[in-house]
Amino acid sequence: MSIDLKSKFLQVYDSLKSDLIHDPAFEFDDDSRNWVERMLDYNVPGGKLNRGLSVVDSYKLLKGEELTEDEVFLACALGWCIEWLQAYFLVLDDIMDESHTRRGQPCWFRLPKVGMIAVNDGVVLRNHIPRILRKHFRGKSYYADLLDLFNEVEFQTASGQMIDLITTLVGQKELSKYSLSTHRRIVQFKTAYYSFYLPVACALLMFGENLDDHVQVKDVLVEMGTYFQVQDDYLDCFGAPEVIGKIGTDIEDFKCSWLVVKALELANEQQKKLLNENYGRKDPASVAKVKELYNTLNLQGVFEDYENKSHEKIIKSIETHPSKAVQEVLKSFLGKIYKRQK
Ligand code: GPP
Ligand code: MG
Ligand code: MG
Ligand code: MG
Repeated sequence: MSIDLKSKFLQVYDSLKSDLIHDPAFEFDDDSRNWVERMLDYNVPGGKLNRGLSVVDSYKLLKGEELTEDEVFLACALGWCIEWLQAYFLVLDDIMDESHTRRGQPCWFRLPKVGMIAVNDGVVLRNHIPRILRKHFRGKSYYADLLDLFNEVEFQTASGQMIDLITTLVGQKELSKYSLSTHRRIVQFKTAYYSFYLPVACALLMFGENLDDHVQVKDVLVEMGTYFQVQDDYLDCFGAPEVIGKIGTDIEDFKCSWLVVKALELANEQQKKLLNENYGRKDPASVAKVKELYNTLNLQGVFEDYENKSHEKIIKSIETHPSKAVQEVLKSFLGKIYKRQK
C-alpha cells in the first residue's frame, strides 16, 4: 500500500465525517456535533484499515489501469463504509465481551462519560453507512445491490455474533460441545463475511460485476476469513497486548476459541479435567492454569503448522481461478494477513 493512497484514504475520511456532522436531516447543535465527531475519531480510523484499503486495492487490480480521481474517491468511500461497519461491531462487541482495551486505548464504553451511551453510538455508526451510500452512490446502477450486500453481510455477522455468545451461556458450561465445526460456523459468520468477502464484493460491484457470478471468490474469501479469525483467537492468548492493542478475554469469557478446541483435541483425561475446572473463570489463577496447559500442549507449534497448511491450501484454491486479475486481488488480500502479529 502506497503512503500516497493511505493519505488519500484518510482525506476521504475527513470529508465523509464533515458531511455526517453537518447532515441537514438532523438539527445539530454544538454538543451533538462535538459528540459525534469525537465518537467517530475515537472509533473509526484507528485500526489497521485493511478492510477499507482492500476495496481500493481490489478495484485497482480489477481495473488494471490508473483510476480516475472520481473512482479513487468512490472506492475510498466504500472502504470507509466497511470501516464504519467494523467500528459499529467493535463498539458493541467490546461491551458484550467485557473487554478493556481496543487499538491501544480503553474501549469506548469504558470512558466514564460514555458508558452505555456507547450502545446508541453503535446504532449511530450503523446508520451512518446508508447515509454515506445514499450521498455518493444513489445514482449508480449498482446502488440497490450495494445496499443489499451491506444488509446481507450485517445479518450474517449478527447471526455469527449470536452463536459466539449463546455457546458461552452460563449454566451450560460444557466444553464437550466445542468442536472445530462449531468454531468454523461461528467464525465464518461473525468475521469472514464482513472482513473478507465484503471488501472484494464492494470492488466487484463498483466494477460492474454481478455477485452471483463470483461464488468461487466468496468461498476463497470465507476460507481466508476463517484463517484470520484463527489468528485472532491465537493472538488473544499469545499476542503481545502492546502490539495487538487489546488484552485477550477469550478464556475468561468461555469462548469457543480455536485454541480451546485444539486443546480439547490434544488433551488427556486429566488435562481435560483441568480445562473443565478452569476455562471460563475470571480469576487470574484459573486463566494462568489454562495458559500453562496451552503451553504444555505446544499450541504455538500446532498453530504454526495450521498457519502454513492453511496458507498453502488458500493459495492453491486461488490459483484455480480463471482470471489473473481476480487471483491478484485474492493474493494481495492474503499477503496482508499472512503471519500477522496484530
Ligand atoms: C470479532 O470477534 C467479531 C466481531 C467484531 C463481530 C461483532 C458483531 C456484532 C454484531 C457486534 P472477537 O470478539 O474475537 O473480536 P476481538 O478479539 O477483536 O474482540
Ligand atoms: Mg471481542
Ligand atoms: Mg466477540
Ligand atoms: Mg478475538
